[in-house]
Amino acid sequence: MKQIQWYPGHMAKTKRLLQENIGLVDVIVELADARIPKSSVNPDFNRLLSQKPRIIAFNKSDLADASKISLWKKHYAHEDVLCEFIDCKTGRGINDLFTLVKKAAEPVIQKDLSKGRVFRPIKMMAVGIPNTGKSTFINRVAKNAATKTGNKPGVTKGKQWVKVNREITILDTPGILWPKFEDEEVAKNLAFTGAISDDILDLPDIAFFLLKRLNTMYPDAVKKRYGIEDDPDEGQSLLDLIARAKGCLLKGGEPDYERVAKMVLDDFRSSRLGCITLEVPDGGDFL
Ligand SMILES: Nc1nc2c(ncn2[C@@H]2O[C@H](COP(=O)(O)OP(=O)(O)OP(=O)(O)O)[C@@H](O)[C@H]2O)c(=O)[nH]1
Ligand SMILES: [Mg+2]
Repeated sequence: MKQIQWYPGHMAKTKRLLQENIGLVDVIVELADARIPKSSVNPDFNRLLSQKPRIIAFNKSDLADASKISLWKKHYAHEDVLCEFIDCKTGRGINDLFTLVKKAAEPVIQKDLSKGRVFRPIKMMAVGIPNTGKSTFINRVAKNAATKTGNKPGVTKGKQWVKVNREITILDTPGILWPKFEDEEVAKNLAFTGAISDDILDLPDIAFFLLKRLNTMYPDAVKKRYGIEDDPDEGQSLLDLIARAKGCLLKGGEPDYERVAKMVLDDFRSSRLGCITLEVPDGGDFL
């Protein structure tokens, strides 16, 4: 597989934007992805955003596997990581997330009040890797908000303050990855879920690896979806079988790998292959 490297100029700009604004906010909420609860947490934030309390909101739980979410909840509780699993489709978990936000901001707000300052809303910064639903989250919680959202990474280009209510104001920021993926499995996970732009990826390659992973972790999901009973013969892949089963073929009868890859990725990303989480805590990752 081609090595995925992804750190365009606008991400360096976003890094500066986060650094410039951290002094202005009380709490940071990192929006991550419940389908990849390890790979979607930006390791750079430990250093970059260490001055303020940080809470991780694992979004898109509606697309994730509930039994694996339970494992991750236990894991992060054990590690004392402040986090909540949420989804912006139904709003599940969002109230609990705001309870954590208020608790984290309480000491600063109280200190201000004790100095005789007038009451002010908590200022929260939404950060995270691209496409995790930062802007969707803001639109969901703020009635009059209209931040731009989209089904691809890199939609938000600059910062935007949004008032939620008299208690909370949120700063929307563009998605940011880190300069180098140390672990190729992390890069693949980010490609599967759409955090890295499809435009720079070899999609048949990505779909091939996704199917390989799914075949180990969720063996029935793929075969059931595409009506496949047999395993691939030697020299074939599941992608070939799916292309044939779904008629994704070129004129000569060869598989149309681009088309079938797009279909598989799209099916995974919109949970037509089921509710899936691709990582489990400690040791059992990438089974
Ligand atoms: N199923 C599901 N989809 C979601 C959820 N939250 C966001 N989305 C979808 O995810 C896609 C990305 O949402 P955005 O809000 O644009 O993501 P973002 O983090 O602001 O992305 P950038 O600004 O590009 O970094 C959109 O297609 C949303 O509809 C969720 O909880 N569940
Ligand atoms: Mg956005």
